[in-house]
Amino acid sequence: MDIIDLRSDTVTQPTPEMREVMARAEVGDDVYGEDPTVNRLQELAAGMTGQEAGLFVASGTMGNLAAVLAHCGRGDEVIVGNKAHTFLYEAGGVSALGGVHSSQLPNQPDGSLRLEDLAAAIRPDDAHMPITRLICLENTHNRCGGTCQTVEYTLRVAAFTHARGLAVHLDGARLFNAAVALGVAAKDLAGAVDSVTFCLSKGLCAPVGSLLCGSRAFIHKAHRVRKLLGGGMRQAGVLAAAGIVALETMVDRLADDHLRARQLADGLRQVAGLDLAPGSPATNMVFLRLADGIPLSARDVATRLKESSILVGVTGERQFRLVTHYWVSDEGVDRAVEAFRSVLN
Ligand code: TLP
Repeated sequence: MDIIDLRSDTVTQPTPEMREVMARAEVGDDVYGEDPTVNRLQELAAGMTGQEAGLFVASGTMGNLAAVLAHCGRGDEVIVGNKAHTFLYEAGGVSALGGVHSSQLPNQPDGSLRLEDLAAAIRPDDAHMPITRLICLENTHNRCGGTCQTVEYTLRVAAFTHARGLAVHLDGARLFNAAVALGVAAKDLAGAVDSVTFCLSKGLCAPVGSLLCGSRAFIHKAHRVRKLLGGGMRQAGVLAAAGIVALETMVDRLADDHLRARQLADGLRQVAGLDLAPGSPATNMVFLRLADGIPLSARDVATRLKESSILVGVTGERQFRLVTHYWVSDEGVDRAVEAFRSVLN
């Protein structure tokens, strides 16, 4: 039986068109800036995010890390949400490799940070304290339910931050999911921040890579940081070619994933023993938990679902995350709902 892999959209495989363009890609040495396909991808990404320049990096984690290291020096402080991917799931890279201190503010249930909290967290000019340099936002917000941060919110935080002489980095790993769900252009969500990372290798289906975009001066700096991190790639046009297909053909169809996430949520809501997170799904992620009284752990349920070739993400003792993507069809959604029903009833 075909496996329905709902653990993440990172599991997406490249499409046949991607494999074809990868085989034919024109390449050069990208460390010298001579790979025409990488250069084309970087320009495309910059244009789509409303930034001046782009840098192809190996992963979202590398893009975020390079951004923080380009914005901050050792001992400087970055403000992050306490549910931010940069804080929870990036191996503490900003501290381990950059000596950057992080301050965590509570993410509100919709993934936002409150301006009052930001105002209170920004350090005064005091020799006892680290210097606050940067605020990180995330859109869509993964741990807060795949929620979208609006254009108005982003502009408000950017204006607030810039007025205090600080920079804003946006972890937009799923920026295009947010743009499609909100019905706005990605550049409206990312044009006002100082840097943005987005991923090609999630819902957009490319096999590898993310883009870090910002001003020309910022990307010049980030280019050096990427080298420092060992991320200078050579004939990376083979990968970038898939990324171009991702940006040119895979963005609008993210709406299908959002629709399937809603169908999945509607189906699972009818299964006794499951409670859906309020408001779920906002985009392509469905968050749910086992109802009180179910004598199984999420891990037990996931193991039994696997016997029916359904893979789900376990995000807590009794919680799951299910992510829809290009390789999950309507039939896959129905099979997942039925599998939950048969495990729990
Ligand atoms: N997220 C992965 C896991 O690491 C949790 C997933 O399955 O969702 N920012 C955000 C908001 C992300 O969700 C992720 C990946 C990243 C950055 C990192 O991207 P990669 O995996 O390319 O380093």
